[in-house]
This record gives sequence, C-alpha cells and structure tokens, in this order.
Amino acid sequence: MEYILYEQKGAIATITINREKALNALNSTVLDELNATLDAVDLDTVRALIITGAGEKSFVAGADIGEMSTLTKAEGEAFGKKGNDVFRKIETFPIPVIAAVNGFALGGGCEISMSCDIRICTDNAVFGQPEVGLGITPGFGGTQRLARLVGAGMAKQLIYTARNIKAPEAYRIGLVNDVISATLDEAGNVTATAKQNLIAAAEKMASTIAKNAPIAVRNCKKAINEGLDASMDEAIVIEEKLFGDCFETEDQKYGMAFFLDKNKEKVKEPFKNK
Ligand code: DAK
Repeated sequence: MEYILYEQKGAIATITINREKALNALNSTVLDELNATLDAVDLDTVRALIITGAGEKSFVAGADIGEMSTLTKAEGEAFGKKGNDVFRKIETFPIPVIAAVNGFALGGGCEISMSCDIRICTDNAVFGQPEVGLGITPGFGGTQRLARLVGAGMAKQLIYTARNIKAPEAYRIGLVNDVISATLDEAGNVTATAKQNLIAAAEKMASTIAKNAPIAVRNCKKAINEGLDASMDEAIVIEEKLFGDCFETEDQKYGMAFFLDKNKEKVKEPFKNK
C-alpha cells in the first residue's frame, strides 16, 4: 500500500494514514486503501483498532484540496460517497475503534476521528470544520456526527464560523476523551513525545477493552450506535436483544462462573470470543 501502514500486536491493530508530506490529507487512493485495509482486519483475533496519522504534526489535515478543486458536481458527489462509505464502515466496524489524533484534525480529519468510537489526542491537536471557508459544506458526515457529539448549538457555531479549536477546548466540549502531553525529565528535556505517549495511551485503552468479553463489547457498540438513532422505546428493545444475545456464550458462562467462584486464588483466563 502507498499510504496506509497496518500493524497487529496481539489483539490490537493499528492503521496509520501515512502521507506525511501532505499532512496525511485524504485523497481517493488513501480512501481506497483505508477501505481495503479495514476489509482485511482479522476479526477473529483483533479486538480493538487504533487509527492514527504518520508523524508528530498532523492526524489528517482534511480531504485533499488539490484533488477536490477540479471536481465536477457528479465527481464531488462520488468523492463524498467514497469517503462516507469508508467512514460509515469505521463507525459500524464490529470492534471498537480509537482515533489517536496526533495534531491537525481538520475537515475530513475531524470527520474521520468522529466516525471512531473514542478520540484521544496530543496537546498540539487542532480540530475544526473549515469547509465553509472553502465554499463547500462538510462532506464526510461532519454536519451529522459533530452535532451528535457536542450538541447542535456548538456544532453549528464551529461549522458556521469555520473556527479551529485546540485540544483543551475540544476536551472541554466533549469532542475528545483525553489530551496527552509529552513527558519531560527534571531538566525539562523530552523523554517521550506527546505522540509516543498518545500511542501508548491508545494501546493501553485498547488492551483494556481487549481483555473484556469480545461478544459483549461488540454488542455494546451496536446497542449504543443503533440506540442513538432510535426512540427510547425502540432503543430499549435493541438493548434487550443484544443483552439476551450474550447468554449461552462460553464467555458469559465463564465470566459469571468466575465471579461466583469463591476460590480467590484462581487467575481469570482470557475470554475466548465464543
Ligand atoms: N489537502 C491537500 N494538501 C494539503 C492539505 C489538504 N487538506 N493540508 C495540507 N496540505 C499540504 C500543503 O499543501 C503542503 O504541501 P506542499 O506545499 O509542502 O507540497 C503540506 O501539506 C504542508 O502544509 P502547510 O505548508 O500548509 O503546513 P502549515 O503548517 O503551514 O499549515 C495547516 C498546516 C493544516 C494549517 C494547513 O496545511 C491547512 O490549513 N491545510 C488545509 C486544512 C483544511 O482546510 N482542511 C479541510 C479540507 S476540506 C465532500 C467531501 C469531503 C469534504 C467536503 C466535501 N463532498 C465531495 C461532499 C471534506 C472537505 C475537507 O476536508
């Protein structure tokens, strides 16, 4: 692949968008490769996925403005569909996806992070939907997902003004779950960069998730996602079905039997995804 790196360490996989010279901007090839990489994730062994950008400066600085600048209406629609299809694939991906946002997350970059389940970022991260300043609307789900994440009023303010916000503000409005800084020694020298600490934090969160019963975790993701698009009455039924679906699995039987076992010497075994 030209622009995507893929690495699996145990139950955790990391996709790195690797187009650093263009601040990891999303062109058609990046989107096609990302789509193919998602299709190739081994869901029997991977239990949590991390998406990040190459380098220390940028997660994804948006859709590729050069490529978009000459599109016709029909081509613009097709480009929008290509991005939307990949982002929806991330959003509905069976396992949790963590965006490790290492710098600029603008336009399509903010949008791809919002299609992930959880966002954590470095303290140099910048989020924004600058599209109206380019004469377009957000086209990869930004109008929809930003409003769902931070509320309609805040989303409208950010989108109408095209104002970029820094990591602390993104944290304050609930767009990101955590902000990660570099580690310094007593003399003020950097011993681990913010990006290194970000990846470590994402991996730690991913491995905490990966230790839990995979079928239950997947069903939680489905219940939350599908419930958010439904009325409360419908959402409760969605939850009931996914809750019921966990029973009779080996992991449910083992997890509950382990809790009920009075022999505290016993070490909990890994869940089997069965
Ligand atoms: N596209 C293409 N190249 C980009 C880019 C982008 N979005 N962002 C940066 N680059 C390239 C720069 O052109 C430059 O390339 P060279 O000149 O070195 O060849 C290189 O990356 C380094 O960038 P800068 O020199 O500009 O770096 P600075 O540190 O000075 O500035 C910056 C960093 C992130 C503030 C700046 O690069 C910037 O403002 N970038 C653009 C950010 C932006 O506006 N992003 C939103 C793009 S709009 C739709 C589908 C999708 C979308 C809309 C509609 N439909 C079809 C329905 C989505 C739209 C967007 O994402």
